Amino acid sequence: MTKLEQYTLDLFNKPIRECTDQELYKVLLDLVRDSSQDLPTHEDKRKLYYFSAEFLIGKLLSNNLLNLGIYDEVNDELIANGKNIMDIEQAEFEPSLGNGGLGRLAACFVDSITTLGLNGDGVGLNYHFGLFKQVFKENQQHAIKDPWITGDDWLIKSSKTYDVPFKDFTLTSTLYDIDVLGYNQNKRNRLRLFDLDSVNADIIEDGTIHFDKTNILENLTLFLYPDDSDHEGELLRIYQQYFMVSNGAQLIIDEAIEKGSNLHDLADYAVIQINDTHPAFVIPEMIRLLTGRGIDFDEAVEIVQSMTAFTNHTILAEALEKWPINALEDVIPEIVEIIRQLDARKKAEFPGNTAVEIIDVHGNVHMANIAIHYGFSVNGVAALHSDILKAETLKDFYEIYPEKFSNKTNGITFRRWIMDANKELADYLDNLIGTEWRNNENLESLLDFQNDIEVIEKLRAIKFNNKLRLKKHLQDTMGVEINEHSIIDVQIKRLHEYKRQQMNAMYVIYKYFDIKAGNIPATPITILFGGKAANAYTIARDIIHLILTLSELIANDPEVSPHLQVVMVENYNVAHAQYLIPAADISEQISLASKEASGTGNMKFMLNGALTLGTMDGANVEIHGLVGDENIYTFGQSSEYVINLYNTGGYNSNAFYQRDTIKPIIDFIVSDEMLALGDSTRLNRLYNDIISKDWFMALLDLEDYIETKEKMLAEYEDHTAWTQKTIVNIAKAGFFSSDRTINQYNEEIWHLTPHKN
Ligand code: F55
Repeated sequence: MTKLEQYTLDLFNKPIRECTDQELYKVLLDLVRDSSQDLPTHEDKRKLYYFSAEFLIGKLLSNNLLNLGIYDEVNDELIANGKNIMDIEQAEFEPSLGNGGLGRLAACFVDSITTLGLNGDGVGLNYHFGLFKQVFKENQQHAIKDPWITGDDWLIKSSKTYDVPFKDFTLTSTLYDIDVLGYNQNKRNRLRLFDLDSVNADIIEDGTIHFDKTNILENLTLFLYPDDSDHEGELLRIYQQYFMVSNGAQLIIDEAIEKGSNLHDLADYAVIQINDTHPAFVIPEMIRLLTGRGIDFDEAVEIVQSMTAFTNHTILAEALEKWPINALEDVIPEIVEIIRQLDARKKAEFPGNTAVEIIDVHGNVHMANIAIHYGFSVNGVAALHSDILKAETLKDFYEIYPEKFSNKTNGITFRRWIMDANKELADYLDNLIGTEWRNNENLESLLDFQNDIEVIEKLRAIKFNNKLRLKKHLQDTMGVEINEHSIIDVQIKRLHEYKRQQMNAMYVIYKYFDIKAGNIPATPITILFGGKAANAYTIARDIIHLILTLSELIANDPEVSPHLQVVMVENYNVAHAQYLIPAADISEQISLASKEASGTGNMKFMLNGALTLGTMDGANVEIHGLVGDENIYTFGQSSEYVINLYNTGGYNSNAFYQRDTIKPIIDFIVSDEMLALGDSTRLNRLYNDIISKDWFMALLDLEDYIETKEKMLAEYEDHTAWTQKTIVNIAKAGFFSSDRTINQYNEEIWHLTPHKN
């Protein structure tokens, strides 16, 4: 009897073929969990702790089967019994433990850390509802809860608990682990997700989200980053952050002592990577814990300094966290005391240099500044981003500590983003160039086939099959029908003005006019959007409304709808991405230059044979460098130009609006046709914002964007030339493997010894 048969019998007392998909999901969950637990964890002295408020891991069943090396075997057995793993996986809920790129990066990183045989755990929080679930009603986004913890998930309750002291009470944590498996790797790591037993997930009866943000005991880990636009929300977030880092720091000390540390040598046992500022309280907390264990303050500072490294993910001022010191006093006064001392030292060292102050004149605590002064490493996430940090955003720090700064260009795990998401392409690559590409070698040898007609045809066939797969997926999940023969143009990412989904919507209006004027596209175009807007981010929600209203308007127009379709995917998440990316022809990476730190979707699309339509921003710059001008479509003003425009205040959106090429497009947002379908308040607000402010300069690049997209669509018609470009993109994507990124982190920052099987 096979293992799968045995598990099925044990659990449901019947053969595989008589089980429902739901039942088989449970069987496979048990089987994979047991197989994972059979793998040992690392025992080396030195260990990485990747602290992150987010780990957007996606569904784990297929991924873990792949990493265990039993995917094909299990899949064959299921097929032989009339079952399909894709259907079974529908029963799995996706943990929504992240907002976007930052959280997904952390998930790719723990995969690579494990695959490379490094001893490293992720440390975070177990949010019961994670990020909200997005539903569309009347062309608007609504946020409802997303209860992903069902009992049939990957969480394993551990026996570890810690006390976390807040001002008015002490909370005792519960630790849940999720095993992290590596590809062909026989040691596992873990995600260590802290939680509170007292959290009450039942207080929300209806779907909508409103809860008492002051009831910490019941609410601490309910949601990921609850709206912090009001004071109560802000406090809750401080509670969350401190809870996360205090638990994590206690875990580190625990594990180090177990391995023989006397704490004076703690930095030999542990290195902490702080993922953005959210875990930066770990620095004062570790100092508190060490001084509490008899180490004097100066030495504690030194120890912590030599074991903490910080990654910055943004130059947007509003995302560089700062907390009012009064709010901190209400929650963690002991930590405030330490922060004051840390601040005083630096004020004495750099008198008058207000740009590097931890506590500013308004009494705000700058979290990044703690991490930069009191860590040994600062890195940006793409070459351009790291350069801008040094030259602009963190200039004053760079002058003080040039040796701390480095770049670590982001990456993506090939396990999820091609082996799992695009099995047909992965298998074909195996046939063509051998399997070494799976270990980041040799993908470039695909270039040898650039002129091979058979290869070109096969790659086109794979893309078509992925379009069919997407079509079925959208039918099943949204009841929407797309045209598998159309060119698929995709923009999927969080909604933000700087990412400029509004500019893509303006293109839609342009194309709508053009088709109305009788210019029928050679190939029908499907423009897909996906992404959530923070519920308090009004303009971002207005942009969603614009897209959904346009989508409806076009769908209702028989003149236009055969040639142009606009779909916004509801509740965009990792699972949707795994269908969308392999089907895409055009990858929209159209942020205002200088604003997107890196982007990682751009890398996923490239690897799956889509061509980038992008600005010279973030990692697009590096994609451009790798594939060359002929294999990417870039447009728009440069980051230098944009930075200068901001510095001089020289941008005037209204001057652009007045152009004959632009005005009709923008005016259409508030046309009678649109107002008949849409909400007047939202559309007018957006219209007024664009013509009078347009802070992220969509109108600056609009003409160039339209022209470049038109050129792209025209060139798509030469299918051979197009596919040859996609070959270059796939072949050059090896650089963006997160295994490469993690190797760099390890060699330059963490210094762990890789374990070989
Ligand atoms: C979440 C919470 C706060 Cl308070 C601030 C930011 C975020 C967040 O989700 N940031 C984020 O996703 N940043 C992105 O990180 C990616 C990984 O480095 C980058 O590729 C991307 O450019 C950046 O915007």
